[in-house]
Amino acid sequence: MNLIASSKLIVIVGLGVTGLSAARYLRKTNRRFTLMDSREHPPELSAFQREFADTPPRLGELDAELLLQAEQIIVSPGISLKTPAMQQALAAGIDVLGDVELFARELRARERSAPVVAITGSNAKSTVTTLVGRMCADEGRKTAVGGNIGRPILELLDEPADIYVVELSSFQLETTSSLQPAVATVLNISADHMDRYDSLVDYHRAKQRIYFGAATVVANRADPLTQPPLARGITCLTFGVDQPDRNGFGVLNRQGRAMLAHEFKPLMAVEELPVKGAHNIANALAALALGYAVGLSMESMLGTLKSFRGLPHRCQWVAAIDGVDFINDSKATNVGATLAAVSGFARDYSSIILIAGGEGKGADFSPLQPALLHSVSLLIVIGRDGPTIAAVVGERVLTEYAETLEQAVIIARARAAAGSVVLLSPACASLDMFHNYEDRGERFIAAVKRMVA
Ligand code: UMA
Ligand code: ADP
Repeated sequence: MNLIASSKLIVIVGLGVTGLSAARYLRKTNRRFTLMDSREHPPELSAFQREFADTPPRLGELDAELLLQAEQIIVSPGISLKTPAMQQALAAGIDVLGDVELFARELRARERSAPVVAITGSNAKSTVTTLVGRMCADEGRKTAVGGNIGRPILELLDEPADIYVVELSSFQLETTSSLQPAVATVLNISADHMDRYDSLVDYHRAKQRIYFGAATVVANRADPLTQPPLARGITCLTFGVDQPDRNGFGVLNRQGRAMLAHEFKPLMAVEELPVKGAHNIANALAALALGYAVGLSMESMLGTLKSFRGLPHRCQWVAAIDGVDFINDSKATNVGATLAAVSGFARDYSSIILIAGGEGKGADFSPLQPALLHSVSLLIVIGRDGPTIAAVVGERVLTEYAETLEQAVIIARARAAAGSVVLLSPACASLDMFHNYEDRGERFIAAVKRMVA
C-alpha cells in the first residue's frame, strides 16, 4: 500500500460502524490515522483488528492530549461535541467533522457527482428514506441509500450512483456543514434525545443544519419548526394532510373521496395506500415532494406508493386473536411516534391497550397525557421509565406494571375485548431491557405468536 507520508495527524473517534467506515475510507484515499474509543470493547473491534493489524486502536478513554495534536478529528455520531475532550479540540480550532461532512467533501472533489436527497426529522426518517430510495430505483436510477438508517454514508461512495438518498440524525448534522443537497427536508420536530441536548431549541438547531446550501427544501405545513429559517433564493415545497396550496402536496376531497394531491391536481385515492394512519399519508406526501424535487415522474412515484407496505417495527400488524389486533410499533422510541400511533389508531378501534416504557432519554412524557386519557383503556408499563409514563396519567387510566414484555403481552391478552388493539409503542429506547428496538419488536412478535399457536 502506498501511503502518503505526512505529518498530518487524523484521529477517528469511535469504533462503531461509522468509525470503521471512516478508517476504510481514509485507507482508500491513502491517509494515515489513529483511532480511539472510550469503550474497552467497541462493537467493530475485531473487524478493525483484522483489517488494520498495523494500526492498534486506543481504547478505554479518549486521549485528550492526542486529540489536541490532531489536525483533523473525525468524530462518530455517538460522541457528543459537548464532551470535554471535544470541547477542547474545538476551542483549539481543530477541524472536527463527522462522516457526512467527509462524504460531502469527497463528492465536491469529484468531477461529476450525483445529487443528494437529505432527510431528517424526529420521526419517519427511515420510512421516508426507504420510500424515496424505492421511488428512485423504480424509475431506473442507480440509487444509493444510507446514513443513520444503518449503512454508513461513506460506504455509498463505493457504488456507482445516479442519486444518493440519505437519512441524517441530529447527531450527524451537528458535524456537517457543506453537504449542499439537491433537496433536504426536516419531516417533523418533537422532543427526542433530551439526554444529549440542553433544550428543544438546541436539538431543533441541529436538525435545521440540513437546509444549509440546499437547492430545494421540503417543509411540513403542520409543523412550523420544519420551516427553513431563510427561504429566500431557494425553492420551498410543502407537504401536509390538509388541502395543498401552490408548491404543496396534500389531500383534496373529490366527490367524497380523499385524494393525494399536488397543488390543485388530485393524484390518487388515499385508500390505495397500503399503509394506514394519518402519519403515513403525510410520509407518502413528503416522499412525493422529495421525488418531485429531483425530477422523478409522478406516475412512477404513485406506482411505488401503491406497493409500499411500510417497514417492520413501525405500526406493524402482527396478528388478530379473538377479534383483537396486536401491533408492533417498537421503533416508537420517542413521545412523538407514540402520539402518532395512539391518535392514528383511536379512530380504528373501540379501545387501545398500550404497552409503553423503557429508557426515556430524559423525555418529558406529559404531551402523551391527552391522547392516553382519551383513547387508552389500559396502560401496561415496562422498563426503567415505565413508572414515569404511568405518573403522567395517575389514577385516570387503569395501569398495570409488568416485569417483562412477555408478561405485558399476557396481561394485555387477558384484558383485551374484541374490537380493541394491543399496541406496543414504547415512547422510549429499548436498551434497558433489550439489545435494540428490533430485538424488542421480535420479542413482542414471538410472545404474540405463542398465543396463536
Ligand atoms: N460510544 C462510546 N464511546 C465512543 C464512541 C461511541 O461510548 O468512543 C457510544 C455512543 O455513546 C453510542 C454508541 O457508542 O451510545 C454508538 O455510537 P457510534 O457513534 O459508534 O455509533 P455507530 O455504530 O457508528 O452508529 C451510528 C449511529 N448511531 C448513533 O448515532 C448512536 C447509527 O444510528 C447509524 O445507523 C450509523 O452510525 C450509520 O450512520 C443508530 C441510532 O440509534 C441506529 N441513531 C439515533 C436515532 O436514530 O435516534 C440518532
Ligand atoms: P425514524 O427513522 O425517524 O426513527 P421511522 O420511519 O423508523 O422513523 O419511524 C419511527 C417511529 O415513528 C415509528 O414508531 C413510526 O410508526 C412513527 N412514525 C412514522 N411516521 C411518523 C410521522 N409522520 N409522525 C410521527 N411518527 C411517525
